[in-house]
Amino acid sequence: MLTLWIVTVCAVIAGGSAATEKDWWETASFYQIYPRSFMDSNGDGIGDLNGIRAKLPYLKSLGITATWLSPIFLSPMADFGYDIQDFTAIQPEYGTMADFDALVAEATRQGIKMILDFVPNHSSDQHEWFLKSVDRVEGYEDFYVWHAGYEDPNNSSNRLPPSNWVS
Ligand SMILES: *[C@@H]1O[C@H](CO)[C@@H](O)[C@H](O)[C@H]1NC(C)=O
Ligand SMILES: *[C@@H]1O[C@H](CO)[C@@H](O)[C@H](O)[C@H]1NC(C)=O
Ligand SMILES: [Ca+2]
Repeated sequence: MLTLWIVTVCAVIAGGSAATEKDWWETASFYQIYPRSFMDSNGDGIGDLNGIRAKLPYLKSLGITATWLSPIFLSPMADFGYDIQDFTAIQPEYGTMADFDALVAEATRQGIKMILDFVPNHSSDQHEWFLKSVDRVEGYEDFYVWHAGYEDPNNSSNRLPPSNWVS
């Protein structure tokens, strides 16, 4: 036990001395933006990319050097954007790809880095891959983890979900 502890401490010290320069994200001041409620630019009551762009000078004045956007990708919004239908498209109520390009260009000009919340561990049930996988289209069968479900002990014609996940 003691030997293991010493080895661990040595590894940490060695790792620390190897890293001389810090990466930008180790010293950046981050501001997480939840796009839906941050700033609405067109009066439809939903925050959007142009709204975020309009607030960049304000963020800069606070000393913010990086932002992290909660998901802005195309989504049926069953889980407020964490259920992604297309990882390469912008949710229309947030704007267009051109709005996104303009946002990144302006942030870059102001010296603010931008990080997108990428959620690769699951997708919307409307994602093309999910639709193909659930239909067992060749090549997509194992894109998701499938389970036939458990037999309901109280009703043999019913199947119960294989896990207690709620979304
Ligand atoms: C998947 O990612 C989301 C978003 O980061 C996270 O909240 C959730 O706990 C993750 N789920 C699993 C099963 O790993
Ligand atoms: C089966 O029925 C029993 C008795 O009503 C109940 O306690 C149990 O939760 C039921 N099981 C399931 C999986 O619904
Ligand atoms: Ca709006």
